[in-house]
Amino acid sequence: MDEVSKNNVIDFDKEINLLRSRECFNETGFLLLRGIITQEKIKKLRSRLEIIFDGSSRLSASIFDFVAEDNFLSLVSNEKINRVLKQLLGKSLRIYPNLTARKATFSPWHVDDAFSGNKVVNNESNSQFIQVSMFLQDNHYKYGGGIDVIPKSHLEETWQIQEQSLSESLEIFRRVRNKSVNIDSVAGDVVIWDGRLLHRSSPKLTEGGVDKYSLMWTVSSIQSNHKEFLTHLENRGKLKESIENRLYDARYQELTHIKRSDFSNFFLEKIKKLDINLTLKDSS
Ligand SMILES: O=C(O)CCC(=O)C(=O)O
Repeated sequence: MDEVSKNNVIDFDKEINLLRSRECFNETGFLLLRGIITQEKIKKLRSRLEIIFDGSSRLSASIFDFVAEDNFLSLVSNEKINRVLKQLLGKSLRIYPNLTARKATFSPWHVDDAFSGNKVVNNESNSQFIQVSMFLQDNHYKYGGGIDVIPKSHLEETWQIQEQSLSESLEIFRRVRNKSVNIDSVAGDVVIWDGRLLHRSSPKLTEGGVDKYSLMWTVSSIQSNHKEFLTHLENRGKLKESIENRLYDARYQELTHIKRSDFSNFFLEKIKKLDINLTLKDSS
């Protein structure tokens, strides 16, 4: 497994070159953002998540938990993260109601399905939708805690493979394993990737280690096919309702009920200043 190249890393504690990062993102499909929040903030976020997930077998927090917390929302409106996103997507951005906090999620190789097979994105173009994930523990070689990616896979192939069976996932793994990169994120780092990029959770190879937590959301350019993306999210909610769901995940049902007024004024004002459009159902 390869290591992350230094061009894929933006370290806010050092000098940064966002033009070079953009080139690297367009070519490889991902970046690692370091130095986003303090150790103290990481501790606070983990403690909050421990309370939210306490005694529950859910993999994702309720979206209503997420929007009730300025601690979480302040990451979505974080200036460093959005400075990078604007460099990649343009000066006005969209965010969506699929804001989520996750515990112990370990997904096999996949592309988030809205972004495969020309459903929502034009596969010829540069990135239009970016997945953003903050990991709240170091990515450990035995316990996981971050993600692995296949650099350049966002441009090379259309991976029509969401919710695949284990054997399909293993077949993909056989095809790509020589190209896999383990992103060596540490607690508080953010990984951003083109929605079309093939990725998986860095696997947990053995029991132990700290609980894995992450906060995840989607950002797009203002011109993106946002209506189609919202329809996709809504359809996922319906699908999840209709199947016996081994990975029950309430966020897809809940996100169609979320309203602008569920978000704090602090957050709404901050994103307005940053020219970030909160794109909910019925947004224009
Ligand atoms: O956070 C992770 O481990 C990866 C999650 C993921 O790939 C996804 O939700 O699409």
